[in-house]
Amino acid sequence: MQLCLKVLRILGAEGGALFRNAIVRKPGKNFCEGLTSGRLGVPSYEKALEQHLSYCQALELCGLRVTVLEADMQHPDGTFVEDTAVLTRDSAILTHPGAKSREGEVAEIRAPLGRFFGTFHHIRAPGTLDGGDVCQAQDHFFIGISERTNEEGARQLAALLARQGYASSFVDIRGSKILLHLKSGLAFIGNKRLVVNEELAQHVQFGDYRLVRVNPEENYAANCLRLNERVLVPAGFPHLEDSLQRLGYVSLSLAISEFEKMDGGLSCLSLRF
Ligand code: CIR
Repeated sequence: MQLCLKVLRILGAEGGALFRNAIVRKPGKNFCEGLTSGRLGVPSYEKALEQHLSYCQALELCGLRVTVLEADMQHPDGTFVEDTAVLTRDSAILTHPGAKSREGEVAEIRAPLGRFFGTFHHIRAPGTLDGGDVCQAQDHFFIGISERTNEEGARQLAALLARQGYASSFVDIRGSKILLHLKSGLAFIGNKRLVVNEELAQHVQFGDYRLVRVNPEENYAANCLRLNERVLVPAGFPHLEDSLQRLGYVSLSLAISEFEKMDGGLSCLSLRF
């Protein structure tokens, strides 16, 4: 298992949400036919499978029960399940992904979510929304307006969330050259803290939070994942790990290079609730 667990001290009580479950989907053999900016080369399927297995083991180590779905050969990006739904205490909100080739992934996640959620809502055309653009910070949701999520999709989500008692605010990342989704540069790690890349650190919406800034050489690491007592961090980003450990977090680094080649990160490989 390619895990490197660095235990410092137990986190304070004011952590993030408690996660009990995760849904993941194995990558298919045609995984490398998904959408990608292609900057980092073609991923190896075998290595992706290994890394995916380690990812599942890491979620279990964090105390989550993991439902593993079989690969969806109709949708090469289907392993990035996070983009298909936004989950709240009371419901599953099925998205309408901004990329045409990914629209069909949503129908495939409905039944697995139905085992856990009784109430469903939908983002509808002309609204588009990818789950990767949605960052929950306790009762507040940051919603990214991106190349994938449009204003109409963001408005629909905000309205559904408001009915459930959540506040939300929009973060426009359309000008960014490095962010595919909002969470490519932002993570909530509990204790009123956000991990942010330099670009996002300038946004006024984050003024009430304590920011852990990721330096530009480690941009990719901003997509880290607080899961109960640990923070998962992509392997190879020592400065962020060091900052987190200094703040008292327990970090767990995980190799996900093959998913990075397809523009994915740690968060997009699971739905957590
Ligand atoms: C895509 O371009 O849609 C996929 N290849 C990667 C999606 C990554 N999703 C995420 O960060 N939430």
